Amino acid sequence: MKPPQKMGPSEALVETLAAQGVTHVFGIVGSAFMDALDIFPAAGIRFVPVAHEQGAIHMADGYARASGRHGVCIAQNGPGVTNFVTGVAAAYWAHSPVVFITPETGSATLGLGGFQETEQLPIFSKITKYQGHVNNPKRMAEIAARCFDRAMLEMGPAQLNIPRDFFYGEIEATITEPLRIGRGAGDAAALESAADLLAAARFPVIVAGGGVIAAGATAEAIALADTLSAPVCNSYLHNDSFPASHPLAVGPLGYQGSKAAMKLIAQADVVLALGTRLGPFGTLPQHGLDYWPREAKIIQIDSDPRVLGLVKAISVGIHGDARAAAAALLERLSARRLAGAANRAERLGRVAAEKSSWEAELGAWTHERDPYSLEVSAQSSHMHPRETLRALERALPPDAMVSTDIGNICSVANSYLRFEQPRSMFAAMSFGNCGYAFPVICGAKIACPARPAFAYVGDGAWGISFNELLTCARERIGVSVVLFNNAQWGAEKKNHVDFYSRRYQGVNLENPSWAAVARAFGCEGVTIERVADIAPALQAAARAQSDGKTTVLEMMVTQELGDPFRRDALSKPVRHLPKYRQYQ
Ligand SMILES: Cc1ncc(C[n+]2csc(CCOP(=O)(O)OP(=O)(O)O)c2C)c(N)n1
Ligand SMILES: [Mg+2]
Repeated sequence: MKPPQKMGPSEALVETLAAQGVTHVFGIVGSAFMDALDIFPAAGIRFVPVAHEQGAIHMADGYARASGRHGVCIAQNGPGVTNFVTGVAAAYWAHSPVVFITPETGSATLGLGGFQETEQLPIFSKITKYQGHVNNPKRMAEIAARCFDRAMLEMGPAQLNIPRDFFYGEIEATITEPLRIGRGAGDAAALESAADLLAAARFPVIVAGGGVIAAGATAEAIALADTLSAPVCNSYLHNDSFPASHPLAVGPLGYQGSKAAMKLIAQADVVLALGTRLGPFGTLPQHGLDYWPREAKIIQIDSDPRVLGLVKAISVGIHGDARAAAAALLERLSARRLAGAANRAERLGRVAAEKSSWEAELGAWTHERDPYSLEVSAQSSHMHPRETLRALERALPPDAMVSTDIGNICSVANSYLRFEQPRSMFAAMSFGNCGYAFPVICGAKIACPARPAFAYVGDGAWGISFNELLTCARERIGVSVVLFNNAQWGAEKKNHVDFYSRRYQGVNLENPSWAAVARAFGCEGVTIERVADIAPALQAAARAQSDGKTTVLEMMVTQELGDPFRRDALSKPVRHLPKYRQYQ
């Protein structure tokens, strides 16, 4: 270990960031951290100023998800820090290794109710993997480094909380090398049992989750699928966990997922859940199919032991790295006779048949057919959301990165998003906050400037997040926003339609021309009314990205609505008081 050196705590912090490979920090300036900010450029760190701290934490999340490296952000104590809350929760459920730095009220006045004071640790206690509090300036480098190490070790947000007076002074500090702990393949006996189950399987199916992406296990997942001739489903919102063009790729499970994936996993006798927590929302019945194979033996592999067997009953749980575990299984399978070899051709036939039947169904499914949707689209000259999504799918460049928001059309997009490489899809994950997609794609673009970057956003969610157009214009960040203008908070309106006899409240939106708004911000804005215009507009927007230009492609779509989000969680209203009786 290097001998300690004399430095200021700000220098210890910034040197630690540099040692951890940090090149970008997102945030809004604040007096609390000026002393550290001042030396960012000398350490090779670009400070990316944003419009709202929620944008900063989402950008850090997108940066981390696209690059596999830490995303970092910082904010003023008090209000700047509380603006992080939603983004931290979102990053927690996206398993994103972000480090958010939260300077706090000075230690000499803490508790007196001074300016911009709030307790900053309890707020984040349930949405972080680690909270480092610098309780003495001498410990700045040590605790800062631990935040970075823990964020990566546990794949989630770490908070670095620093009383603002602790940035100043003179300390002796050692800047340590990053600590990266390998997880390994997992328990040998569990791997043996898993290999036995897979070898005996007559209809094995793989679910490839976010862990495959995080661990860089694509090649091993392909090899396992090929060895077992097993179809591979993507776990919910991880459509980039397995290359879509592979013959065994059958598409995503979950809300608006692939019927082929659902019908095939329903037949499984053994499921290999590789790098997935099998989250409850992602395995709900869909398209009227209650597909989860309750009789099947489930092998679950995850780097977080707490999720093993948590949601679904399992036969074997393996606490390990998806890549190392997959490699260990492949080795064990090479020495075993595979029972599935007997019906291999028949299974491959079933996979191909289900895939082509789903593809044909999707091709013919140009619009929604429920009475509400037929009614609203009959009176509209706008584009159907599904035909819009299909045209976008065809026009997207092969190496595109796409973030998706929470909303009806963004969710239907799940059926139409296919990727060849990992780190391509950045959906708002289980936290499900509207306003996620746009700042996240900005962060992803900064991490991977050569890749074309698109955010799918509904017009309601756009109202929450469009302020970051300022950041795009000011910082020359070139992304493309596909904005679905249906003049409604559609996903919630669907509940009014299905459960509340169309008693609409707060769901209809009066929009400005969002294309004109984009132009007013110094970005490009294009209104699209015809499906034929989608591909050329998307391609022009993608080209503009290389000049650091952001484009808003405002898709004028009908108000029709796909299946609801939470059919599971709503029921018809029952009123007991006479006053409310008509609200049935
Ligand atoms: C921050 C936040 N507020 C509210 C919600 C509840 N919510 C879920 S979907 C949705 C509607 C989204 O509307 P829009 O973005 O216009 O997309 P559309 O459904 O119309 O396609 C709302 C309000 C949420 N998920 N997140
Ligand atoms: Mg909408």
